Amino acid sequence: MRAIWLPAILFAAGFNSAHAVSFISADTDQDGYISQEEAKTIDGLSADIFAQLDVNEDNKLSFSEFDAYVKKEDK
Ligand SMILES: [Ca+2]
Ligand SMILES: [Ca+2]
Repeated sequence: MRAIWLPAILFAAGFNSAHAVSFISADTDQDGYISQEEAKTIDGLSADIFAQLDVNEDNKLSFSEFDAYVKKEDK
């Protein structure tokens, strides 16, 4: 059911829906985080960038960490 409730939460929080979709599609195990392994499926998200994005250093990207990256890329 996570594939359903996670987007609902993200939309409710006002996140960009296109960003949410790419985050969710990369999160193949649907734990709500992008692991380093999952990040390899995202174009341009190298290990270096991953390390920079992982501000709380738990070796996974939350949606807010990922969203900050996408917004930077948009500029
Ligand atoms: Ca995951
Ligand atoms: Ca993190």
